[in-house]
Amino acid sequence: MVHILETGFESMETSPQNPNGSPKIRGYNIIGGQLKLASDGSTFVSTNPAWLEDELGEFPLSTKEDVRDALAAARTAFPSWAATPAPTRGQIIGNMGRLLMEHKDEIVRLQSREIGKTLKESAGEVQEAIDTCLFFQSEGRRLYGQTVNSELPDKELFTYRRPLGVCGIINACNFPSAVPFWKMIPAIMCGNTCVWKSPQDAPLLSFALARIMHESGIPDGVINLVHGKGSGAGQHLVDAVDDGLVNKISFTGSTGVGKMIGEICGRNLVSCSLELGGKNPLVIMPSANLENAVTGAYWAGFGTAGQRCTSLGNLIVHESIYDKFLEMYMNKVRTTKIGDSMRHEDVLYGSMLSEKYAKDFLKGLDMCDASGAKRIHGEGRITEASAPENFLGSANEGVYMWPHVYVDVTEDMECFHEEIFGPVVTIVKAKDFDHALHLANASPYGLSSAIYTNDRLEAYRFKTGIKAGMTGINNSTTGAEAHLPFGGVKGSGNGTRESGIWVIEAYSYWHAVNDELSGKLQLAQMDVDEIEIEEAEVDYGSLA
Ligand code: UN1
Repeated sequence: MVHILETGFESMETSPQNPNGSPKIRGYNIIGGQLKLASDGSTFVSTNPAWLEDELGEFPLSTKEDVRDALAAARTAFPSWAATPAPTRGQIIGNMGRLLMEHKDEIVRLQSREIGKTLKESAGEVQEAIDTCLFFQSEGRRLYGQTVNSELPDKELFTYRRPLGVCGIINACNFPSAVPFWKMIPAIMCGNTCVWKSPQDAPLLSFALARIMHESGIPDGVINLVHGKGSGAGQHLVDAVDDGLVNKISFTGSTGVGKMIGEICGRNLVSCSLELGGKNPLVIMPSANLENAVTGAYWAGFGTAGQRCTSLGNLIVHESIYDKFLEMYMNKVRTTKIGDSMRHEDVLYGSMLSEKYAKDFLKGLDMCDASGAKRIHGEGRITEASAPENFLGSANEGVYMWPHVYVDVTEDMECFHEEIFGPVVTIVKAKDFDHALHLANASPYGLSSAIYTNDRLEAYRFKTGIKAGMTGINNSTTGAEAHLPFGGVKGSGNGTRESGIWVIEAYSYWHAVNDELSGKLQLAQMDVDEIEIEEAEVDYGSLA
């Protein structure tokens, strides 16, 4: 058995057979600090979606037994980690943040290579992971409970935050460094231990991040990593809830899978955090600064190739500025620079996250077409024969998509209601503010939302009338900061939040303690001194 820290990535290299000379890594699960292959030896390969010949590595396709071993390691590590003073846990988290800063450039490049996100966006995301570490480093020195006054003399009341136990962590590959840190950093700060199922399209990045976590001084078994695909390891982790092996599931992904996890957790009374899909609306009103509105709606729709859960879905434009806005918007969309940011500068977006995301996205376009919406820009997958004017590079090397715009979208269409993960915006015309607000609330989701207006009352009415977890005023739908509560309502989640102090509720429970010092049994409610009202003979009427 080899400990994760006894070996560098260099020694795991199999052959530098990739077109860019990058090594192909032999990746492992990390269970109780040890490097492990799948119990049945099976593996899968991680590929660069921007350059499909570039294979990043081979990873274990974890079996049920592997997942159970990881859960056992997390269970074994739990008591002593929970008993470690919270400020010490915070210090280790601070070390993670400093190590991430030190290796930021390499991590950023690795992330861009594995999921095709631009270097600029990967740098922003890794910064979000660093910010999370720095925030929770000092939270380890707080993790406050309360002292509460008793209704009885010589008795003290206290509240404490207690850890839940073993947490199963499942994240998507679109934010493969920030989101697992959003989950695991507060989880371990509260004293929990974790089994992390890496996203199937970002196993190497996850492996590197888990290594950094171990270098920071975290004890073996506190963070365990298992790789896997589709309904394999992730499903085994969720199924273990039925066997009482998991105390918390934290999941970011589709609404369908989230509901399934919620059902399993619900029947076992196990807490779950669910961050699910969104069909995020952005409203543009006549008083808006149109330049800013165009920039915000463009970034929200096409940044990250539209693959954020906060990406723009329905762009709702007031009819009086519709034509002008659309002209300005399309001028921008038509000049979009697309390509592999590791080889071309200043691209807005790169490849899709993987072939699987590309396939699902094309199905989403079919749904828009079948809905009767009018496609005014975009031709699906970028190929040698069909590429937008500012596509850089060779189309067949990776999985790239055109930016797409649909107009004449109405509330009765399926594409108005369904999330489509990728570079597409569906534009809806609104008659007035009330209609715009109605449209913004009409999808089954409630994650992010935004309005461009310079009318303060309109902004206020939007803020109070929208049903969403997050709202931007004169801003895009994306770009939440690491210390504000992140999450949604309706089909976007179960009300739990990530980030900031609010996430602590998701990874701890309140423990109320009373300490009876009087030397006798005092009964709450019953032995409490009753103070009588002393009524004086005052005629209050005469004072009026
Ligand atoms: C996600 O897409 O799952 O607010 C997370 C944002 C990012 C996080 C997105 N900070 O867009």
